[in-house]
Amino acid sequence: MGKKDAAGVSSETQPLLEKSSTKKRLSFDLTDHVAKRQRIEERTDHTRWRMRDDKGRQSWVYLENDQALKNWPQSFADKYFLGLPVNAPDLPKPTNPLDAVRNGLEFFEKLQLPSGHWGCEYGGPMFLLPCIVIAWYVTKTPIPWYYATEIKNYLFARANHEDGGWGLHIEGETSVFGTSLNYTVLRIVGVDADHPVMIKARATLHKMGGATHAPHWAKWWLAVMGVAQWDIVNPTPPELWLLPDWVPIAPWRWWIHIRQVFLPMSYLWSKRWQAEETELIRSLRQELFVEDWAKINWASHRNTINPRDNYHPKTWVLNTVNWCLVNIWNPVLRTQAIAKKGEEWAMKLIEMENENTDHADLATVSGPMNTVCLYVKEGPDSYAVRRHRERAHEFLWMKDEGLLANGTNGVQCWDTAFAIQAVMDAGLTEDPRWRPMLMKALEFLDDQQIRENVKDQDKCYRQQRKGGWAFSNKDQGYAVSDCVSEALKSVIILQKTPGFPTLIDDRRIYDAIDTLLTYQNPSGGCSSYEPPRAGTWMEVLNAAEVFGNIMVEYEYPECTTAVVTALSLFRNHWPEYRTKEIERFIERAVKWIKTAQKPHGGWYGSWGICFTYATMFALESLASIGETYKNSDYAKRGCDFLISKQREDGGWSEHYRACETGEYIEHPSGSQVVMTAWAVIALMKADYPNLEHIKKGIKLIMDRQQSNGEWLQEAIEGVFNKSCMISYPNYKFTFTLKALGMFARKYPNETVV
Ligand code: LAN
Repeated sequence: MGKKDAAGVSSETQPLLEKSSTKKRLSFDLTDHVAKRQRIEERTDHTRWRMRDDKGRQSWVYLENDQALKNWPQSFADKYFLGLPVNAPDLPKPTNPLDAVRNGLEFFEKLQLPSGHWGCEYGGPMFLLPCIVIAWYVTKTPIPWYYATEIKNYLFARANHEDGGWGLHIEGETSVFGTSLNYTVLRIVGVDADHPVMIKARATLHKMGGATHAPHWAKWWLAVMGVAQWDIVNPTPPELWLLPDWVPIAPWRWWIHIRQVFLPMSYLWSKRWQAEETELIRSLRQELFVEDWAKINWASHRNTINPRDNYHPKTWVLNTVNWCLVNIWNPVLRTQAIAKKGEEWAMKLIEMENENTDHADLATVSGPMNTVCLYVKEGPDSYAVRRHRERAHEFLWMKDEGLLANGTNGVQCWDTAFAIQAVMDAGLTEDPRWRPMLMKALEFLDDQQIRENVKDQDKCYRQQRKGGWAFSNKDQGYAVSDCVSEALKSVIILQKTPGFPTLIDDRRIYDAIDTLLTYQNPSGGCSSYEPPRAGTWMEVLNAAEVFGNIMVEYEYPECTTAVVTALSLFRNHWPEYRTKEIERFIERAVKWIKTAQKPHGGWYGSWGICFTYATMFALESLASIGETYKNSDYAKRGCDFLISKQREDGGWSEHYRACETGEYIEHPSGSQVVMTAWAVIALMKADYPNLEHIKKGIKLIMDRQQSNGEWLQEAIEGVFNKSCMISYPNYKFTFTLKALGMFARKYPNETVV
């Protein structure tokens, strides 16, 4: 498959340096691809995998060549990610929390990547790998055998033990979404239909009604493949993009993720484009459906959906709109000229997104969809398609179980900011032992600060971003309110610590503040990428079925708190800059936090599970204006809520179902270190007076620490759109360290062991 360079590194993972010179190298015989079976093995040699960190761009490389293997030894971090023995030495058993922090840092330091950030897996959702692999298949992109092999291994490892299917996310119950798409992926990477894993998965899929019962996004992908017919897909007309800006439902007002997904969806839906028919496609038509494929009444299944996939049933408003689009707009009113104009403007927006992100694109759904659009528009060998193919590698992650897709092209800036703060909370930033690590982290954040707004910002409906930081890296370049805040706090903390240089000057700090100040909503709260551009009533048009709260931005305690604490820290050092605005911002933001408190005293978390996560942020916000347990009813109720959930062993343990249901639910597997850390941080922020509760939590965190300083992975930590969980593996380091460090500083004379 992939051609190799002298170092034995496959061409698929080589950077495309020039637009034209690589054309030849990356082209391949299309007929060959369709005719040949994908090569697949039982497993790859895990000692041959390497993580390439190219200034914060991560990609996994498989070294087939023995010479290359010698030239590029496997690092500690590579081995750790791959689950290979790392032989980290046993450390002296800590007798107090600060020693536990030191041991933890000893281990965590070794995971820092050359550019200064901490990489990690960012998996969890089970619909992301299919987006990449199906896009590869329909664009005839060769899949290296070692990818195919490890994708198979990952999906085999993640199949539900009982029914053999796949869910919306790794801990979720089997759904048609997960099963129909991951089954398709396995077939694409070369697994036979009569393999026992496939037989079991297929039986489960059929029991759930087959692919006609899939949600909208799965139907869309299957239609693109030509495995389903377009009539089964609810309409996504690109002409919606032509609506004037003042129209209340115009797509520019939608949440960035849904509008970036709708964009390529609308383009291909309008073209009713389908991949070239292959033997595999013909076979999948027989495998994925219960009915005889030739006789399926596709249009009648537009709204068919298995109840397991129907987390957010379509409203009657949306069903009516869809009916009108299908029966009146499309057949009668939609002229070719309108369709063409819609497609052209959608493509223009896709091109702008490509330019703004160097073809990395916002995330793992829109990126692969855009790849297919560009393949259709520009052709298989165009620069845009080749660059997309190359950047897809940055969304993949290799681990002991196999190869998976990350939710974004990494968690670089986010985790780096928390790592720095953990050291700061322990009061160790001046300790020369950690200076090289912190210096590298600071240099990384310096390099990753976004220096300019995007070109034609208003035309492509983007938000101001200059001076901000993205969640992953500057290539992706989407500033997020809390990512900007956490990174800014870390930079300020380090730059104000004796011995650290000022890499980011005042002007650049002001740029970050100017951008942060744009994030406040009239309510006082802050959202993620942009202030909301429409009301939550837009949720009536939520067509995705599998997610909630997806149509517009909401205010989040997490984001709001991060901005509040960043602004507070900033004004301590720069009291003169935009003083009044900052003061007012903080006042209004904290007021909003109070309104978001639930009657039971906790706050609902949108990005971490769930009440434990958001309550930590909310109590931090309150503490930042001096409201704590003893003087604030809000803080007191927040603490009482957390205390009421503490378990016998001193830990906390919230189940992801809490995000779906809005009720606190315990995780059956018992206390979790990450949640315990969130809860004790919250209690410490709020000055909770009964230290025994906090000490019990701290003790649990210390007891779970391994003799080499690490903590082991437990249940999933993160969430998005209420229903989909996502892993934050570095939280088991950053938040545990933060909790222990805070305790050590706040209660220096207390003992826990
Ligand atoms: C993320 C990851 C980071 C997360 C935080 C910074 C933690 C949060 O505080 C704000 C929102 C943000 C930036 C966020 C938004 C939604 C993302 C991008 C994700 C959860 C990672 C994956 C997810 C994305 C939507 C996945 C693709 C799926 C779709 C429904 C389009």
